[in-house]
Amino acid sequence: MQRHGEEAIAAAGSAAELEDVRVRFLGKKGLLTGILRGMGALPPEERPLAGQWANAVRDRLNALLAEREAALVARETESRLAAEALDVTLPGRRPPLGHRHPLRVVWTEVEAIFRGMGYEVFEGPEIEYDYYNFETLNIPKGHPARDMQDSFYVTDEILLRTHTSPSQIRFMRQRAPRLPVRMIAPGRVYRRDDDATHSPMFHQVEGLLVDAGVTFGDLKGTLLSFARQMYGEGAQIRLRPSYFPFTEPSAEVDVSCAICGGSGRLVEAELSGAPAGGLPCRTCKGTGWLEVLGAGMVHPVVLKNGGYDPERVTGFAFGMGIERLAMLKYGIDDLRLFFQNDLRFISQF
Ligand code: 2U9
Repeated sequence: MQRHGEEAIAAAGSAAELEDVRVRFLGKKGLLTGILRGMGALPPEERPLAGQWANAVRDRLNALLAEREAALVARETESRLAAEALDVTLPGRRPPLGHRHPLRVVWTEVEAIFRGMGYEVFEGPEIEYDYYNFETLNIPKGHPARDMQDSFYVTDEILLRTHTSPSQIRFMRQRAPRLPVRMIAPGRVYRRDDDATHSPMFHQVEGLLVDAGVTFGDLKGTLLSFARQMYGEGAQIRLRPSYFPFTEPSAEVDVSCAICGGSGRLVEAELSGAPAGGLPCRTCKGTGWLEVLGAGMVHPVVLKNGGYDPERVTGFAFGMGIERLAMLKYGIDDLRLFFQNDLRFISQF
């Protein structure tokens, strides 16, 4: 009996198994209890000896149970501590941190420069009436830009705006006849184009200033100031004659290349054995100039459509593509990369 109990206690592998052993031997219906109950059947002279024996067995088993329980608890605590161990000296795991998209970085930069020159920022709708997108901007019926092949039409009268200029007409109509109008319209625009330098959706910032006595000289000064804030104090601009239906006269505006300093040559290439005089700059293709802006004096018809009297006020306007600014800033040669959301590309900026 005692030997069976001792063996069962030694074999118990957990607190639960040990409790089973205690119940089996010492519980109310246990073996030892059964023996004690059966003692009434013994002759009276044998009972004290049997009682002593039963008590000794009970005490012995209780002692062993307590000892085994302490050992099991210690073992279980130890293995739990080992499993739950924390190395507080390990460096923390840094959560991956996102950042702004390169196009948003450039967008915000352009906005900040013009806010600094007193311009308001206005964003109109991306789904626009043909009337605001073309008609008011002096783009007549039959103009190639109005061709179904060049624009995304929703109905005959409604399309995805092809430039942010309709927002500027909307702004003028809200503001007229108050002066000055000094605003930029950044946002998404849509054209049926898709290759390495054209995306069906791209971003523009267009600017507009209307007041009494505004001149082409004001336009040049404003764009030179913008170019120097954007590309550095050494930046120069040059204007080439151009044509837009909504400005007259109109110009393409080039900014001196910030990569080669306007020289068209990359002279540091000489250090690695390149020909004397360096290699042609890839960014400006050796010309020293980057085409980044279109601009001009607001056409009298457009001023009138905006609610202003072209006999009393004049204005200038300009436009630029944000993708193009970002490509030149970061030296990117394929604009589709901006829209593929490949983290290997997008996390570099
Ligand atoms: C109003 C009147 C005139 C906005 C202008 C340009 C010249 C221009 C292009 C640059 C590259 C668009 O992103 S691009 O393809 N824009 O060259 N935009 S003048 O003229 C306006 C706008 C609004 C009421």
